[in-house]
Amino acid sequence: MKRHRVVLGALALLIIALVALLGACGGNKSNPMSAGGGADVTITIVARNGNMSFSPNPASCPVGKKVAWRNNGGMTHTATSDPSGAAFNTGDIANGASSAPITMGTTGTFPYHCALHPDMTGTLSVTGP
Ligand SMILES: [Cu+2]
Repeated sequence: MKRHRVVLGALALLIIALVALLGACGGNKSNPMSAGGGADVTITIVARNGNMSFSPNPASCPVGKKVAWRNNGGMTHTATSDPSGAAFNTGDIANGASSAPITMGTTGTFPYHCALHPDMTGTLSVTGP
C-alpha cells in the first residue's frame, strides 16, 4: 500500500519534469544575433567585386538612422568612409557577421571602401528630413 503511493508520487514528479522540459524547449524566441540587429538600414557585402561588392549600391539612409553592414563576402571586410573613415568606419567584420549599427548624423553623399581591399567601393547617401 505504502510502496504503491511512492511509485505514484515518483510518476507524478516525472510527468511534471517532462512538461517543464517541453515548455522550455518551446520557448525558442527571436535570435538576438540576427543580421543587423537594431539597424534601420542593412547593406550586404556580397563579394570582393569592385563597385559590385556592396548591395544595394548606392544605398541611402535618412539622417539620424542607423546603418549596419552584413558581411556575406567570404572573408573579413570593412565599410570605411573615404578617405580614412572620418564619417564612419565599421572596423573588421568577420565573414558571416554584421557590424555594429552606426548612426548617420550628417546628410551628404559618402563614398566608402573596404580598408582591407580598397578596390571594393560603395556610396551611401544620407538624406535630409
Ligand atoms: Cu574587403
